[in-house]
Amino acid sequence: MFDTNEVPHRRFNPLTNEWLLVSPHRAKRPWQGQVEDAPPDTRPQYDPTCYLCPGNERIGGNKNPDYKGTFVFDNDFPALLTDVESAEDTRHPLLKAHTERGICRVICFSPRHDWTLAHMPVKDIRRVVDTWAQETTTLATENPWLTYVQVFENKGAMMGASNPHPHGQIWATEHFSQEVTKEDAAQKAYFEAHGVTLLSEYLAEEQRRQERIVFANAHWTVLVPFWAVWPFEVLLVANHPVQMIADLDDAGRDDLAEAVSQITIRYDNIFKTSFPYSMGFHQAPVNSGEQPHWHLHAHFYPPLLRSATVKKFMVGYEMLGTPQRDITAETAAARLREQATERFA
Ligand code: H2U
Ligand code: ZN
Repeated sequence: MFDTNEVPHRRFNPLTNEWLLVSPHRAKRPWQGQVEDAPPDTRPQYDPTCYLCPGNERIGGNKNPDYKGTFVFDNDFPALLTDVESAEDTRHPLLKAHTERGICRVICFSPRHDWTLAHMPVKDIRRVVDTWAQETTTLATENPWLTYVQVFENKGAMMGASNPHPHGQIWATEHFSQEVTKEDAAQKAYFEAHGVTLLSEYLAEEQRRQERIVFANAHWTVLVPFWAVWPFEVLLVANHPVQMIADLDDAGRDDLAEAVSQITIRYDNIFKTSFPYSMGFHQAPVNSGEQPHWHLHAHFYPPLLRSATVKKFMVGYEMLGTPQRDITAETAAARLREQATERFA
């Protein structure tokens, strides 16, 4: 045993089988870089120039309907295409390539241009949860060649989001992504060895310790994982092993909506800003048979570290060596736990 609040150490991420470096003693060092004020968020409820607002024309020429809840459309600039014939380049083992097929969609969370998930009433977020579930099921059923449906959101200009209108994306693919490949292998190995999911065992231990739990309700727990890399990274874990968002019953979906609301509100409250992040769900693969080792969860990866504008850079040692963090997961969890449950202003 050693003092994890003082001594530099490595932590292990059992979901990906990767290590990270924790340098808790550095959290006390003075910051001499620039600190800017967050730009004021003064968006109108409806923006006639926004390509996601109801009734507006998108860049490709299609017109959005006058939607009232969520609205889903095929990405006009998809990263993946459906009509690609399967082929591989095997001329040299060091120059491997394989074609990839997929479907990209955009989900508008709300017609309100000035909102984010943190502003939305829980009952409206519940409609987003239903849309995530429905889209996953429909895409998988209509396209038996898909093996994975990745639901995600890039929020904020800092994360490269192209538009502040509340929206997320879906990329459904013929093959597993890198992260899914790692998590699939780790969860499968754990389930085969122990007969329970990796995340149910992990969650039980976090429930005993409490120190990294931010929020919990009957069906979901929001926690800063022991192996978090980003300063305020969190994991949303279903309290019971469920594989797909669509497998959640009414109460499980309501509780997921509340968990999403709670974490996004607390994020905004930390630096009194619209907190940027990338988030996404890891559900079980589709069209791939029984997947009892998969345990539904969501990751939130926010870059902010010290203020509304000072972000953590994943550079230098992180790129050449191992990801590293200064404030510990436990400190970050305490910060998030103490935030108000209503959004500031
Ligand atoms: P991001 O903000 O996370 O980049 O998502 C916006 C997506 O919306 C992006 O992938 C698409 C972009 O291709 N898009 C359209 O499909 N139609 C448009 O008119 C503009 C942007
Ligand atoms: Zn808009």
